[in-house]
Amino acid sequence: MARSNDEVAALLREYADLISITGKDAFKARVYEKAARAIGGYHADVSTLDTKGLQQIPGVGKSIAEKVTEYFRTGGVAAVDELRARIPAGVRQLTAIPTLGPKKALALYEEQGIASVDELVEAIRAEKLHGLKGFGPRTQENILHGVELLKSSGDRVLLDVAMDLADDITGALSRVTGCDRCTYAGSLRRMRETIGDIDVLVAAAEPGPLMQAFTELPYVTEVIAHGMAKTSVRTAKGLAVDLRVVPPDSWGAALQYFTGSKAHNIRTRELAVHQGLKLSEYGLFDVESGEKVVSATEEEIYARLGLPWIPPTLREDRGEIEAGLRGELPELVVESDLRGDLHTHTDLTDGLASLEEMVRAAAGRGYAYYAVTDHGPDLSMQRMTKERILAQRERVRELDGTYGQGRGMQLLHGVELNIGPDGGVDWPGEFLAAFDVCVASVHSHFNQSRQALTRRIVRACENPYVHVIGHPTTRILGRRPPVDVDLDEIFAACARTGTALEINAHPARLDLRDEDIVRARRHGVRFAVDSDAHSVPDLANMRYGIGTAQRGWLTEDDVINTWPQTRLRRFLRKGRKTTAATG
Ligand code: DGT
Ligand code: CA
Ligand code: CA
Ligand code: ZN
Repeated sequence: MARSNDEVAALLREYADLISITGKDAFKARVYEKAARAIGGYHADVSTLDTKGLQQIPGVGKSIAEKVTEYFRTGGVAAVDELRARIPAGVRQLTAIPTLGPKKALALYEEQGIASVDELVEAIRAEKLHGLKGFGPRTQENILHGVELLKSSGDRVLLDVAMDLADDITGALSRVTGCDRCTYAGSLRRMRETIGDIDVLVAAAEPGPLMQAFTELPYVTEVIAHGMAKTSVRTAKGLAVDLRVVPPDSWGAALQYFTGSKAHNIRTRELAVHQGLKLSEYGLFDVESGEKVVSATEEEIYARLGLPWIPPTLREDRGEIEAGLRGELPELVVESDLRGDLHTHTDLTDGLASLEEMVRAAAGRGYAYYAVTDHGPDLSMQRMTKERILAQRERVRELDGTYGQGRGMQLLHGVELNIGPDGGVDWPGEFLAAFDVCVASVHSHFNQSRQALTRRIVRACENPYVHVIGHPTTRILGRRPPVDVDLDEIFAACARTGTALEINAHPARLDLRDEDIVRARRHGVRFAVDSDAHSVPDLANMRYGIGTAQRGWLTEDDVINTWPQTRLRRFLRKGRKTTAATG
């Protein structure tokens, strides 16, 4: 269904980028960006709408609607093709170099025919830019440095890498005398799946000592900019960190501003303007009198704009403003709602810790139940057999209830099955029936046709003994793309068969991802937020899974491992007729 929405969104986004490279009309670029987001998140398939219907989508005017219908009629959009022809892909790549804006990139192309990062480096080395206006020796040096950074830092880092560093930095700065408050903002606070740079915010009357302490942190390798309002550094891992110090009285305004996203902030600023107010990182001001209205807390700022406080994980301009204005923001699932983990491993297969170690650590997290789900035999390097997993079951039954408070943590004995190329799994139904929980995942044959892959996962859902589809798209961030499947067909199959989709909390997976969660939920799918822990520290990855679930707008009710055990057990029966069949 929403495939065509994604296609159109990508096309409009590309058009916005192209417009901004020509440097002509920044406003127009922003209009297209906004329309791209609105169409990407729209509930109906845009290929079925006429220009009138399309204009019902927020941010889509007549001209954009006509481009969309043109796209479905002819397979292309003339205006986009025209800009594409003028600006090669390599030039778009140039704009990714820090310090090189769209204007300069275009000048390099038009005046020197330079159309890639490598050609640019080559031209500078061969002194071909000599005398070119706007490209003095200093600028050329900056460009070379920028290219180096671009190549070395490989763009964005995983959520846990940034989170660990941010926890460390905020911990250190909180101990500096004069630090009133300290936290991280930006994409990290919004729990995006990857992080460009870390934005740390401090409230203090005197910025000097904090800026000083910041630049002296042991892992800082380069100070990029040093000032009293903002200091930027680069750390050993290549990750950049911005520190901003604001007066305690501006805390709320600054936190709201630097949390972003940029798209969300554009909307909040618009709301302010409509009420004769101006919103900035310093506060919310009355335009006429210039007087400050509020600035101390985020709650006050949102309230004055007519909104409830919006959780950072929703601040992407994906409908949260509209929902807030209507008073219909979801009550998001939080980490303390979790009662258990339904996908974990031990050293019986590829885990690092023993069953006892994992169970003890899980009990320490306060869980009411905990599932052990080692790999089935079809993942052949794991050497699993029926005998070995039955022996594990006995040890699980012995340990059941020995750890944890009160009545003790209940253990579920499970397995992670492999979804084979034709959708079959490792063991037959009569053997699977005796497991408390079965996760089934794709671990091989990633390159089958879209149709075959879709059919394969749908068949796994139709298996009455499969409760959860593990890491549904199999992506690994920065290493392996998601499998090409018809997600809507899979979502429909999950809803129909009562199969949950996993939100795998491992920071390199975060699979299902946020936008697909939103879509799956519309189909009526339930979710399991699982650590897929292969070691004791992995159990704590749940925070990233919950962040992703929140970004997918999920509530406690949507997530089966927040449910009390009786309700969960009912779900795990999956429409099977009691235990008669299990013998
Ligand atoms: P990242 O670092 O790429 O993962 O993403 P963010 O969202 O952390 O972006 P960043 O670090 O450039 O800026 C942090 C926040 O500060 C951003 O979410 C919104 C706000 N901000 C920064 N620059 C601008 C700007 O030029 N305009 C607006 N409206 N907001 C900005
Ligand atoms: Ca950032
Ligand atoms: Ca930043
Ligand atoms: Zn696993």
